[in-house]
Amino acid sequence: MAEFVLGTDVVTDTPTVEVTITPNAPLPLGRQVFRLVVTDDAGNASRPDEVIVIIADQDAPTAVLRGPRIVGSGRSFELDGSASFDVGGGRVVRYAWTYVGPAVT
Ligand SMILES: [Ca+2]
Repeated sequence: MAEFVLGTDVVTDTPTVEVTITPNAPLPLGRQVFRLVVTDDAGNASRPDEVIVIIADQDAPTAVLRGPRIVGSGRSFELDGSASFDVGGGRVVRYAWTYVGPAVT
């Protein structure tokens, strides 16, 4: 486990490392580059190799719909989805509203 700081080396004597991410300090969304330089027991350092990891928002947002409890017949009214929210670094950008029909109960 290691918390990576941009531009700062993390040195291990193990061939793998966990990039530890905390929810309050996520990596930015998009293509993020990581670099490895290995050193042998004689002190010779390799040329760097790099990998690109795509950090993506893979968490669905939550819809929160509010409306008036009672509306007079023939009156217009407003539905409010502004309390909807997203996690995973994204934001809500589209609202699809549907009139489903009479409530069953
Ligand atoms: Ca999301």
